[in-house]
Amino acid sequence: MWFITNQTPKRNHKGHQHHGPHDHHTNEVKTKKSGTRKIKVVKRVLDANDMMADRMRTVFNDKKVFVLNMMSSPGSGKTTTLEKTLARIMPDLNCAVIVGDICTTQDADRLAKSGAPVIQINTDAFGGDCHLAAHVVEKAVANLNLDTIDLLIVENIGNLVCPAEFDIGEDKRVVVLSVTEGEDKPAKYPLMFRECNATLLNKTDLLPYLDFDMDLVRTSIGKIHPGMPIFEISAKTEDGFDQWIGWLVGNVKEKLGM
Ligand SMILES: Nc1nc2c(ncn2[C@@H]2O[C@H](COP(=O)(O)OP(=O)(O)O)[C@@H](O)[C@H]2O)c(=O)[nH]1
Ligand SMILES: [Mg+2]
Repeated sequence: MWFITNQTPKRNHKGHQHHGPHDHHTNEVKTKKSGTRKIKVVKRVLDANDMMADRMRTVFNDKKVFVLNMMSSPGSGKTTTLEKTLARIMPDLNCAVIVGDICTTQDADRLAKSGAPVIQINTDAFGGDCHLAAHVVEKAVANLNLDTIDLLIVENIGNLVCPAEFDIGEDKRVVVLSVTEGEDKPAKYPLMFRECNATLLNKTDLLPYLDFDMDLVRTSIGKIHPGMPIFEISAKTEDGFDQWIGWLVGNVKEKLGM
């Protein structure tokens, strides 16, 4: 397992390197005094990120690596889903994982048990960046031998907002929403659901204990992103895994011509 932290000294008081703390949250907000300027700065940050992500995408395409970006709020079950997913697909596909957290290597330790190479990124030295940006992922990728990898999975930092704004050169994006979070979350955080290619509705084993309205959440997601596949899964019991893994492996094999 590799472990990466950003060595660049903090610049802003929250440590975001390229821009003011959480400026990328405010790209729709105009303040009387400095709104226009702020928007320009945010745009430049995102343009620079997109350029780097495109460069990485070219490398991933040349090396025939499929990249999956997995996002969600903290605790919805990304790591558990990946543990179970890797156990099922590793015999057929050569996998590697990059996992982002603000602190600790706990997820990397869990995922390394799969036998896949795992790189943990900690953003604490940035002041705790709430997403993985392309330049950080590029650093992690430099520690992997892409010639030996079919599928690179990136477990993004737990956050339903910021990671959706940052392209990291991935082929597909999935969002995990656990049923314990409530059916209102897609409507409250629409960008994430608009930007993703599939939704995993996790922890369905807990449905008997909740008032979660499955029809309502499906309708809500359908309005934000019509036609996006929605997989009802339980990472605990592996219910629904055949469909989810079928979608993932199908996409990987299509890109790799397998
Ligand atoms: N009951 C139940 N618990 C789950 C499921 N998936 C994850 N968990 C639990 O939810 C907690 C957070 O899971 P984790 O995979 O670490 O979430 P992450 O923060 O998104 O990576 C852990 O205690 C898991 O055991 C599930 O499908 N059912
Ligand atoms: Mg995790």
